[in-house]
Amino acid sequence: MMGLIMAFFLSAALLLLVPGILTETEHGSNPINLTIVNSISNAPNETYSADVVFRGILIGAMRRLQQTNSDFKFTYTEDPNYGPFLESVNGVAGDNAEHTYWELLVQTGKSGPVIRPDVGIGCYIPGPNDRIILNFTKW
Ligand code: B12
Repeated sequence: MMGLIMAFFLSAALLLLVPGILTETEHGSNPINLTIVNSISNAPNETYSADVVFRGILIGAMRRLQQTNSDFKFTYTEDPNYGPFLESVNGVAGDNAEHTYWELLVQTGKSGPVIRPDVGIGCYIPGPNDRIILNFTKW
């Protein structure tokens, strides 16, 4: 009888655990790197690590990083059609008159090619091990 009760509790515990294990990647977070490059002043690059939730958008990881790391700051403006436009990073702001802006580039995976996403920080969904490159440059 005792054995039966034990078996019941053990299987109940397993039933509770298994879905948690199976969906780990769906609920867990992916590590990404964020590298700040200034192609105009040639200031040294800065790299931060951040976490993005499963299928989460880049700006979410940037907001979390900003809350936890006082060295990283960014501002954005809200475009009525395309959403958040990255305006400044660590006090360096794009300027229409000077034709400067923060370009979003991504090195995909561990050592994949560098791509220029066709969406901004509010739409881009980083993949695991992406290196996000925020590049201050001219248009
Ligand atoms: C010119 C242009 C730019 C210029 C704008 C400079 C300026 N002040 O004129 C610059 C080079 C800065 C730029 C940057 C980017 N752009 Co752009 N850009 C365009 C383009 C070719 C024309 C926009 C325009 O002048 N419209 C006419 C004016 C009168 O309308 P407007 O509403 O005032 O236009 C403003 C917005 O379009 C805004 N804007 C431009 N690009 C982007 C991108 C995002 C994400 C946001 C929120 C706003 C925004 O800047 C314009 C001037 O203020 C469009 C494509 C097209 N043919 O429409 C792409 C377009 C809008 N850009 C796009 C993208 C993806 C980007 C980048 C994210 C690219 C990157 N990987 O870095 C970056 C933005 C990064 C950031 N800092 O957040 C996409 C947006 C798609 C989407 N759903 O997100 C488009 C549609 C091109 C595409 N790939 O299909 N862009």
